Amino acid sequence: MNTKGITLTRHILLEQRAHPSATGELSTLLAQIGLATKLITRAVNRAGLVDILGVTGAVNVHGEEVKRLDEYANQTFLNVFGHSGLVCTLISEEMEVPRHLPENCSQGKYTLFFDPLDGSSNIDVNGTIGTIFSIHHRLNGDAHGTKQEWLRSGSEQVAAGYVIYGPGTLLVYTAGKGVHGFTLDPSIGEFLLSHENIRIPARGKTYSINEGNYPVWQTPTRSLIDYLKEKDSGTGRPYSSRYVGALVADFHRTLLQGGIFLYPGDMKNPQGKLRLLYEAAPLAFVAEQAGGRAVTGTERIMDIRPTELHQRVPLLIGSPEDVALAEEFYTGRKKRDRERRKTSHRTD
Ligand code: AHM
Ligand code: MG
Repeated sequence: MNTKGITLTRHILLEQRAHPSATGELSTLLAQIGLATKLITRAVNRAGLVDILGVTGAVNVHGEEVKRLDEYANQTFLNVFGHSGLVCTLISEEMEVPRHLPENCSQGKYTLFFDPLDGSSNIDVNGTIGTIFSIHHRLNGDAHGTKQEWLRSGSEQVAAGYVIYGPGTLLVYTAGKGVHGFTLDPSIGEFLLSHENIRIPARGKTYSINEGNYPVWQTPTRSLIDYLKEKDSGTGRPYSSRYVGALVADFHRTLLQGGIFLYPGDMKNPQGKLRLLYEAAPLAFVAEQAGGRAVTGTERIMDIRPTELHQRVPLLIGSPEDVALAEEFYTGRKKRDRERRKTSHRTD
């Protein structure tokens, strides 16, 4: 299929034709995300020229300092979705409590979860950053929403995706029918289909983890990474290490080239660093739709029912074979295999 010239909006409309009952609201919502992220792209591209780099002096709900671009990106989503009629509640990494948009709640069917600027520590060094989003249907018509309505498992997502602000801006989304990527053509201001029906390789050649945390890693993580450093990745060489420090960038590489990304729990932070509702769950939806997997080590990410809005979760995500191998360490199977082999050597 010649995909040249298919815009994000047109692609969503074409996908929607397969659902005769669809009202077009989800398409409009995804197009609005496209608009918000175009505005963020403009700010990111000019960040070095205008007074937008640096910190605001405030700290967010997680105790991290808020960068100006974080605040700008968050505010852009609030502006775009205010009076949109689509989204009743916005839940963001940058906001301790959900933001209701009462003007939308009478007809808005959706709740939008988002991380407006992922990988913020890369901002000041012109490194890659991103935005992550997750869309849920509202459960009822309650104008104020309820915690119960927001604490939903990843498998209930209607659509999810991310935008990566790298050398180019790319939007990747799934609405449950495969994963599609669109590159922003800045000359016409449109996202054009560039990666149709993305499939993750069954196995990759890289692992991606912050190795500076080695001293606080638990045994399964240490054993797995030690193992990958020796294991032939299928190329005659062991696995290579790649780490950008921005989840969207590390995930995007893993999605296209295969391998595994990990932010596991450790001795200091048993639940790791990443947040379930607007980081792990949306990327898990994308990964699974592309043929990949996402787990905590012992549990499927999409099955977890959150108990807190900003809850953290260990994340292992990527190629199905690499994730399966990692699981063997976290469930103890791999260790037992090795021990069994040692014992059988001794008795041979
Ligand atoms: P952020 O959303 O506040 O930027 O934090 C999440 C980021 C992820 O993008 C990235 O994978 C991780 O934090 C990197 O953390 P670390 O510096 O501990 O490796
Ligand atoms: Mg983030």
